[in-house]
Amino acid sequence: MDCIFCKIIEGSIPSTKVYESENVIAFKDIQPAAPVHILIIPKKHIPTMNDVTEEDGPVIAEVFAAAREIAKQQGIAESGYRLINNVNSDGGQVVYHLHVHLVGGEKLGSLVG
Ligand code: IU
Repeated sequence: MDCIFCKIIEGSIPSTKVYESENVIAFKDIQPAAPVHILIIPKKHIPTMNDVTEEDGPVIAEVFAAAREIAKQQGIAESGYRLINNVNSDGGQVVYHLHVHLVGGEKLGSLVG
């Protein structure tokens, strides 16, 4: 499979991992957009949010549970953070393996809200 995140999961491409469970891993983004910028991904290769099925429900829940835990671990749970999922080209998706960006560690500019 020619997927860079699958290679990170299998360990053939190095990453700075901050979390790993049976179904989910999280690692530091190589081009951080904020002081804390971590990517949380299911180990299952799901290309985009559009490809998530009913049966993926539990692993998506695990991705969000991992985000909560990592935000605490990074010391930004109380100050606040943002979770972002880019979908396809207008959404700015570059890597086609589902991932949630956890960004924080500073006051973030607002796109919505
Ligand atoms: P996007 O949502 O698909 O646009 O985000 C992809 C992210 O993956 C982006 O922030 C990259 O900096 C990041 N990334 C990475 O951390 N390690 C890599 O080897 C590659 C991309 I390629």
